[in-house]
Amino acid sequence: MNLLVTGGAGFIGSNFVRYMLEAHSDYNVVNLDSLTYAGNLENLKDVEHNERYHFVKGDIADAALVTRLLDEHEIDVLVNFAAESHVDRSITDPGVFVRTNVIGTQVLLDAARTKGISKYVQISTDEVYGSLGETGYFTEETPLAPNSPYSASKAGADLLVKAYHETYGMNVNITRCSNNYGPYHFPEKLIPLMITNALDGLPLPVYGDGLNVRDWLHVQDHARAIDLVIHKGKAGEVYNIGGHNERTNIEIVKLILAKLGKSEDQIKYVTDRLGHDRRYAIDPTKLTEQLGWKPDYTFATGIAETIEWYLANESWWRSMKSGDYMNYYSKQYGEP
Ligand code: NAD
Ligand code: TDX
Repeated sequence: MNLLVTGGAGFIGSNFVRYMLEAHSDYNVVNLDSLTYAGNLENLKDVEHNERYHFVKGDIADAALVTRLLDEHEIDVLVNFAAESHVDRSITDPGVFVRTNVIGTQVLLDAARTKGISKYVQISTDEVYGSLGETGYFTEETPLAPNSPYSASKAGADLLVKAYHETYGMNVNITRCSNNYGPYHFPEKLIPLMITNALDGLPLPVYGDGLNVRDWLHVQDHARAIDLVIHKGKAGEVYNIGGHNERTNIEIVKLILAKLGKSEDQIKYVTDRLGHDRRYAIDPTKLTEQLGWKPDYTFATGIAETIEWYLANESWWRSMKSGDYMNYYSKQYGEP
């Protein structure tokens, strides 16, 4: 099989590319990524010389480029990870989220339709469902009710994917996963930000009362689920992905501090995120029952391994936390 993975230099995409090259010894993977601040070729250093892997720097909204890649590499399946992915950045700069997440997706869909590839998989998020109260779960039937510019742009993309299935009969799937964690997670997101700030003796900025709930899944379990959807997903279907691992943010922060032997005095409650969704929780029954998926990682093992990874890969995250990142950091949190 020949795969086009977009956004493969980011956190989840890079873990997925590595996973697919290992899991399928006869698959070829083309990675199209424009290398925004979040894209980093260091994330795939270990596979760069693999003859079944090919990197192309470019924009998913470049129709001519995408069409040429589908042709040249005889692509069977396109998996779209490319996105602007950080909620806080979408609050200060929504335009680029619409451009990449909505228009970029439409360009990919059009190229895939014109070339008649076998399948298109859209990597979406549980955030398109909005926010839950204290009980209940998101199922695939939960109405879309996004609250942030980020999640609204992802919901817009999902609707386009569905429209291309209904209108043109394209073979598409949409996956909606809960919060991922694991190696190569960009240090603007909660878990890697807290690990690296704790190590540097910086304040750990907790939004609001710290009681917002996220449902965490190891990135490797996400990759396995997408592999199953590629091979077994029914045309036009949505699959939720999550491992029933709900935690409040403050629990996560305290756990990280305890594991690193650091004091809770480093915790700093800061002004809440605008429109901050209170709780996400995925019901993954469809994926487990129809496609036979279940997570391998427990959170205890996954978070311990992830903290070890950040301890062992300090040069990776130090280079990410420099330059432009520090401008972003000061605007978001004040001078460190
Ligand atoms: P990320 O920000 O780490 O990576 C995004 C990648 O896309 C980067 O490599 C970036 O360079 C690339 N990119 C951005 N704009 C592009 C463009 N116009 N053309 C080509 N490449 C472009 O994001 P992530 O956390 O790895 O998320 C990947 C996907 O998974 C996203 O679609 C996101 O919405 C979705 N998702 C993420 C999570 C999570 O917890 N991180 C959970 C569910 C779904
Ligand atoms: O400094 C912080 N302090 C804080 O309290 C940051 C960065 C976050 N938080 C809170 C906000 C959220 O309740 O932690 C929680 C997790 O925040 P993020 O890591 O920014 O993730 P979230 O907003 O939940 O979105 C993530 O999961 C779904 C990804 O970034 C999205 O791309 C994905 O779709």
